[in-house]
Amino acid sequence: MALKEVLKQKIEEFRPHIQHLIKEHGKVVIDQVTIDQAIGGARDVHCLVTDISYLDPQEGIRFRGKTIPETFAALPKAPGSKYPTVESFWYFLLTGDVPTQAEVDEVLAEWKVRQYVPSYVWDVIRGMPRDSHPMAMLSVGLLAMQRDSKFAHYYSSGKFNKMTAWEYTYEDAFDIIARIPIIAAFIYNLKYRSDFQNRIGKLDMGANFAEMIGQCEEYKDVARMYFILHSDHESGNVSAHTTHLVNSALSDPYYAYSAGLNGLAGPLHGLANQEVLDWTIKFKQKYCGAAEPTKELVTMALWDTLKAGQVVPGYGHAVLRKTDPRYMSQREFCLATPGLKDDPLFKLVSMIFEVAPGVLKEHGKAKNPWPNVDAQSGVIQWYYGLREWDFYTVLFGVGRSLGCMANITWDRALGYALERPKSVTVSMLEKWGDEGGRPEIIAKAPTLTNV
Ligand code: CMX
Repeated sequence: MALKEVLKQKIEEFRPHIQHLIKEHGKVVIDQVTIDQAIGGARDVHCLVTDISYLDPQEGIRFRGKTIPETFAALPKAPGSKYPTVESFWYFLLTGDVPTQAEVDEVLAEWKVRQYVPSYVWDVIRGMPRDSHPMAMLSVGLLAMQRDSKFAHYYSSGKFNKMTAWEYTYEDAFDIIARIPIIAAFIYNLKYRSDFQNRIGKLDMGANFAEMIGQCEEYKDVARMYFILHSDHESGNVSAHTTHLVNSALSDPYYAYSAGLNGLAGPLHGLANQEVLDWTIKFKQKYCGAAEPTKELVTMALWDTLKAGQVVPGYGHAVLRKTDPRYMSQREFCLATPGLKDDPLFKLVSMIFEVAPGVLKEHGKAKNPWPNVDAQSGVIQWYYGLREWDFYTVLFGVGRSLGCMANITWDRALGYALERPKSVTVSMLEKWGDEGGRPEIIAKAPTLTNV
């Protein structure tokens, strides 16, 4: 059965769960909010719903219930590769089912049809100053295609129906994930090379991307692994949450993911992969000169960064409390790749991994002293010759499109509401602080006082 039909069946089966929850358990309390959470970025407030992935602080990410190794093991592989195709992963993220090879082939064929990028997008990006950040180019390139949104056309047709709106979101979502690697490759070539060709051959997305940016055979697996690992990290992170929030206003997927990309471009989020490379290269220049890096020099550089009031990029996480399994997965790739495992930059990144958690623990601020996905990803790109590190977040953005697009397809399918939390003023907080809580809450639920 075609992907959209499978999805339709799943959605119809799943909708009663939401109706039942609202009707039977709508008023059941699942969380409470303290003053430091309200001021501190809503950490750990349980108020978002997604079934695409779940992030456990200790275990790390599960995509549709599967850990990263389980996901890689379960999905059909690209021809001659140990890694699954991104196409098979897209099917899995959307439906929760492991596709057969025939189903993957169907997705791949559809992907090819959808990957045509209108030529005005190239004009828009070419019209930007060449030193614009590649993330700005990606966001603008995507937004330029908004006129193609099937959801927006459907909405303005006057026939809009909440029950079928997801079908148009799905159409846009699939178009976006097929087109975004092509735009990313165009940007790469425009900024750093000069021979862009939009290849619509038979190759899967990862392999096609590798060819479009002039990469070697081995890089095809790097691209597959990278896009899958960066796809989704439940829905509270800035890029996923922004996409969900903007889409909740029924802004179409082009508006929504362009906004999500703008959030990903922040140094506390996706830009950290560029910052890691920047930090590491500057460390070598400033602290080592011609000498080999040592643990003592790394320790000194980490303390200098912290004493200057800066964060150590690639370390810490808002939810995770252990080494990010996405870090480990990339590390295992490095260790299993002859050449890469002996690469000086990989050895230095490994040395930072040995030293930084101890320094961060001693510093005593970061709740999680362990590395996140961004601490390891740049070194792989660097090894394969992709040394323009301001491009690394674009790669993250290509991968993240899979999760964000799967999420908003389901958001519309399940009719999730316009997101609109309530704000308060500082003087209200001061008053409630003195009184031991907000009076209405204390009155309604005495068990929630003094939390
Ligand atoms: N280096 C130095 N200080 C750090 C730190 C780090 N790597 N991680 C956290 N801290 C500090 C915070 O800045 C905060 O300090 P203040 O109290 O002065 O504000 C304190 O420790 C407590 O922060 P936390 O609760 O542990 O972490 P948050 O949830 O506030 O922030 C994150 C999470 C990722 C933004 C933070 O760990 C960080 O800035 N890391 C470095 C940037 C990075 O790698 N970002 C990528 C994350 C993954 C991704 O989204 O791609």
